[in-house]
Amino acid sequence: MKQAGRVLRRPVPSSAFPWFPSAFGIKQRQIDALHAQLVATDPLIEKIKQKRPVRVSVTGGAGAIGYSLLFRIANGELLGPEVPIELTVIELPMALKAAEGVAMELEDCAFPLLDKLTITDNEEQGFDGCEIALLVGSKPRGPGMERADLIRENGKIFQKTGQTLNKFAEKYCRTTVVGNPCNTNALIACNNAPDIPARNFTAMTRLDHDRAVGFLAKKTMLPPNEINHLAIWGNHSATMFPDLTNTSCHGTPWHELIGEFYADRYWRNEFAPKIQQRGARIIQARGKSSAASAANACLNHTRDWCMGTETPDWCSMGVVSDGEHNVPAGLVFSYPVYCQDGAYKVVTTDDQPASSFWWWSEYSNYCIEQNVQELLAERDNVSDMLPN
Ligand code: NAX
Repeated sequence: MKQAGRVLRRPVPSSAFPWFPSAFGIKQRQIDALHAQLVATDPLIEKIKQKRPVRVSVTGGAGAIGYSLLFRIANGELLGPEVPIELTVIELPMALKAAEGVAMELEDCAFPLLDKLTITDNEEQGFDGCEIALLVGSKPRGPGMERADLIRENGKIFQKTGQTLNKFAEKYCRTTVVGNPCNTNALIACNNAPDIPARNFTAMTRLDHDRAVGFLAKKTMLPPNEINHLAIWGNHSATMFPDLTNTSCHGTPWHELIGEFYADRYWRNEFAPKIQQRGARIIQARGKSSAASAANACLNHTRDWCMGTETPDWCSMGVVSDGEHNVPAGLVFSYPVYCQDGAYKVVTTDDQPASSFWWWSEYSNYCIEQNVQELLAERDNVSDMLPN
């Protein structure tokens, strides 16, 4: 059925909306408006809007992050309280028993949105028809292990996962990589899945973003949702660059609240190092790495990607660079991005609202370049795992 230049794929009978008055064509206009909301060009977004079950696969579900993540997904915190979830947990054979225990607990919660729950150690089965893949499972860094060795060890996992996603997942599947080193792991998975668009692979730097927002909120004594336009650039590592250039607190440039003379020193000598070292400090204090906050960041990242960022803010995501801001194309690099209807757009100087400002200082250029160099070195280290 064609109407006003657009194709209505699923005609909705007027009787489906009996609550609209039918006088003067109002009812038909309301139905059309509702219909336009329900029909999206992206199959995943269309499913979400129509509140049909979405298949979510999570690797490493028996791990620490998985234990926080799975319950919140099943509770509707990923796609909203009306979208049913078909959840698949993929684990290593040796952790399958623990995953089954988690599954029992999930059943005991009787989540109304949890349509189906599968536990498997078979990636092919686990990613079959997958629409959202959350790749958490990976090896932790062992004693005496160099970061370069870890990259190669985990690279093999993400190489296989990329190939399996390519064969078995939906072509519109959105993949969020959490397992570290997440930027390079996302690059490897993406490169091994040539039939899935590169835009559908992202790496999670949202934990760094949320940490930075939390820090500034505490410093300015404002609620976190009053902190806007903060950005994380680069790699999810100690080099990552927390950028306050455009940040506003309750609509006021952040440096006006902190104090003009002190602001720059605070940013470079206190704020940035604290965010960069936060993960290590949590390990020191807890004896384990961040888990609940990482699961929360994974939900925030994937939810914003699928459902849109809250205006007027943006969020930070590791995405495949198209050469934006002079970052070499093809690197998975964290940028500030706007999300809408399941797609993201890297923020550029053209996107700035008229009232905002944007400048690149020597400091920010240096920090971004450091990240580029680090990611290029990581890419060289795994070049044999990048066939495409
Ligand atoms: P855990 O060691 O608690 O859990 C990892 C789980 O993954 C284990 O149950 C293991 O059996 C499973 N696993 C390993 N290889 C697998 C594979 N090939 N397929 C399926 N499952 C597999 O680690 P956890 O604390 O949950 O952290 C998971 C990953 O997140 C780590 O790589 C960690 O470094 C990373 N993180 C990433 C963050 C980020 O901001 N991007 C922050 C938190 C965290 O450090």
